[in-house]
Amino acid sequence: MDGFLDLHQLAQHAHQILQNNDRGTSTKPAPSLYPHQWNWDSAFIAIGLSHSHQRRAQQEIQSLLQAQWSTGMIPHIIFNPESKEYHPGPEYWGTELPASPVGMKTSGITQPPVIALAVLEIYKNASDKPGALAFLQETYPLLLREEHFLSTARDPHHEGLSFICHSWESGMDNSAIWDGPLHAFNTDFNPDFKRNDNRSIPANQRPSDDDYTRYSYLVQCYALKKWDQSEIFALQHFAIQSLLFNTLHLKSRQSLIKIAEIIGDDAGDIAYNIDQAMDSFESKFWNIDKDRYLDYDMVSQSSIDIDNISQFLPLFTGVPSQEQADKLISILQSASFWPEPGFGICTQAQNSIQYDRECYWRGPVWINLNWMIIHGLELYGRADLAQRLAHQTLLLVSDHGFYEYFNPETGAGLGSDSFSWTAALVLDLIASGYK
Ligand code: 9WN
Repeated sequence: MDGFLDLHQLAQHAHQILQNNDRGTSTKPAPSLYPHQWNWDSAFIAIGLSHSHQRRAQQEIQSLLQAQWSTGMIPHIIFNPESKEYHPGPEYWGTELPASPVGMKTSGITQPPVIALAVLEIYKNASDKPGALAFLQETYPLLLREEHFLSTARDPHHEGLSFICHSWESGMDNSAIWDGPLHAFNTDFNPDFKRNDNRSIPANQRPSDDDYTRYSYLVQCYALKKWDQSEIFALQHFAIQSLLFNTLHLKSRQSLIKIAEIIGDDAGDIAYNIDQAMDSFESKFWNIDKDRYLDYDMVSQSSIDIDNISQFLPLFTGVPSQEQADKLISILQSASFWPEPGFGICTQAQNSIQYDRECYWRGPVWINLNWMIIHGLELYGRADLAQRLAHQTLLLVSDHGFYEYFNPETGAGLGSDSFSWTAALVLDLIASGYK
């Protein structure tokens, strides 16, 4: 898809959205659907802000890190006490525990780790370098604590991979990847929940009530275990080594190594963890029969064979060999994933039975995943494809609005309008020279 782009106007609009969603030291992902602070949203937002608002980008990260648990976990939601609309609210989580931060309410799970990458981007793009260096020194020990959490509590078999205990931790909440695992356990009590999301957004674009029963059931089971990580794993309800989560975890470790170099630290075990992760990407995630990466279910002890966007995401880390990358890039360019007229990459293969062009993470195009793939293509010498995908991404937003996700066939915006990470990553693409 080719077309005219006014980058200046697009950037101005993006800044306006981030300003409208700004709550002072953190940014709401969307004006009313998501009224709190979310973990990976804020990291993407900080990357977008880092080019022009360094101090504000730093605050976005600092407000996330203030909510870090003593276990090292950084929660997926930090609740805004003024907002009561979102389900599940703070009362649902049972997180008033010695390990949770004092004076604020948070969820009990985490989200894909993007913060270390955001911290490094803030440093790279900083106009005030001494200020950015002090920011690295301040945040690095806290990032190491998160790394410790992920590489111990979430890596019980020492594989260099981290598992997620809830599909909300994946960031791709209702992806078809979780269908099997979410239906493999019985919900032996009926959790009550009061959703608002499917009243403000058409219900067919959101997860189903059955999904919400399972999401809520897991939360309540874990709350009964007081969020003790080994007990959560012992339940064996949901424990997945997700490709998306581990791609970002690996990227986070790579970022930590670079931060350590800048501030003169030896980076502890991180290089070892990276080596282990790279081995596991090859031995556990790469499926020789399918010739592609697959997520892994630690409960059923088997790979999850779903034809999904996740298989391309390891490109973002530089881990695939050139031969593997060539295979992935050829599937990426197929009509099932990158259909004409070209709005970006489908989250679910169009020729698979799970594909739904309007339902959330089951088909629609998301800007953060396009963004990861653009960077991955650059790493493997495909600047031509990276530029094409970046152009289509910018044009999609310019023509259809700053939506949360998009219909891959028509480009129509779906979910919430004025979505913060869409705005932030558009700013980052423009600042990185894409047009
Ligand atoms: C649950 C905030 C978050 C994103 C997730 C996205 C969605 C929440 C929801 O919104 O999840 O965490 O209520 O659906 O799936 O990736 O971080 O934008």
